Amino acid sequence: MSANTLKLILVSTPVGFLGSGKGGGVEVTLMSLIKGLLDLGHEVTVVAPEGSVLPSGCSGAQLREVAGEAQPSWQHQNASSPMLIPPDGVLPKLWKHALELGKTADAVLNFGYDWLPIWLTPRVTVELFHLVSMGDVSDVMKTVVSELSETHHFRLAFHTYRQASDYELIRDPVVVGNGFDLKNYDLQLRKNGPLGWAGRVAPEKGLEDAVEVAVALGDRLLVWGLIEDQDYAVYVEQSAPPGTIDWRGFLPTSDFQEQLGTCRAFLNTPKWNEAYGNVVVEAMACGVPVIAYDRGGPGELINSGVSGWLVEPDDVRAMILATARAEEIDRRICRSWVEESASQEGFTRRVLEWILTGISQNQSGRGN
Ligand code: HBI
Repeated sequence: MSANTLKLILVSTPVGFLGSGKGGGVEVTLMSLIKGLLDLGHEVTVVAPEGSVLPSGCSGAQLREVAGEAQPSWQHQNASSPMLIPPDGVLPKLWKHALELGKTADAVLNFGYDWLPIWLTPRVTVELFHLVSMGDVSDVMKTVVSELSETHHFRLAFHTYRQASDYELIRDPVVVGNGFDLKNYDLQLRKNGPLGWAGRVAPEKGLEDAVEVAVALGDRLLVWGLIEDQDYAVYVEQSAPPGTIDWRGFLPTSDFQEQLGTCRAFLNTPKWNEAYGNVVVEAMACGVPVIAYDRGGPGELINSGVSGWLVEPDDVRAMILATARAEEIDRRICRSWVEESASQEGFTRRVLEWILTGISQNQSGRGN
């Protein structure tokens, strides 16, 4: 490690190549951090599944593509599912590369939500750090995170305190939030647009509740996102009068934010403990007040009555009443919160603080 530049290895999620969208929020987080680190002059190498591409703003990073079978997503398994390694699995191959590259780097940062890299951490000299990207969805993950907290607590970081509270940690969690390149989001101030909703179209995201709100208020609902569960999408479409839902698909950020910014309110209806809530922050970055269930990450990002409204989880009636009050929110306050708390620069600074603390802990021999 030279005076103030670090050589860092960033390891992506094994569920799909970067750019496939399969990594969901992890892709946004990883791209934002790569750019933030490069802007500060650090040396970045990304280890990711074959087929991965880095956006133009990240061309200063080295990319190491690794071939292998994608890792099954924890989202499609249940809490008691075993840790699976498919034949020719990309996960062990990613970590064979990462440990080799890590020998001549200052640290290795893991963005995947998997058992292997966390289990390896106390057993290798390379310094591995993990940004845990989901709430507690798996027993084997919950256990291995708790075990690492006991011996190397500072190697773990989380997006929100709500998310971290799913895990048994020996001391307060390191919480780094998330970060967005705000040059990509334009503040829009009009107040009489439609309602909006965005996310993977799947049951754990609760789209049907947002549709119920739109029907009750006689509003159109613009819906952006990958239709992950076709049957669920058909069920939701049929639950409302034709024309209520305006399906917009999964768009590039520039188109998504331009349409998103026209909404008078954005509805967030998670049925599970979202670790952070990227789409909530993207809406606020465009000046759109968010009406959200007070559940998981989004409940920590919104100051109810000031930058949006929080309602009792699954209480559709309360969401209808709050959505009718969206105009009371000053859209500029939504934007200024994002600038203060979720910018790419701020996120990068918090991640560097975490890594440098972890490295210094290791040098002083104190794992915790
Ligand atoms: N499942 N096994 C596994 N590994 C991941 O890295 C992973 C996942 N499911 C979802 C996911 N990552 C990301 O989409 C979320 O962490 C955001």
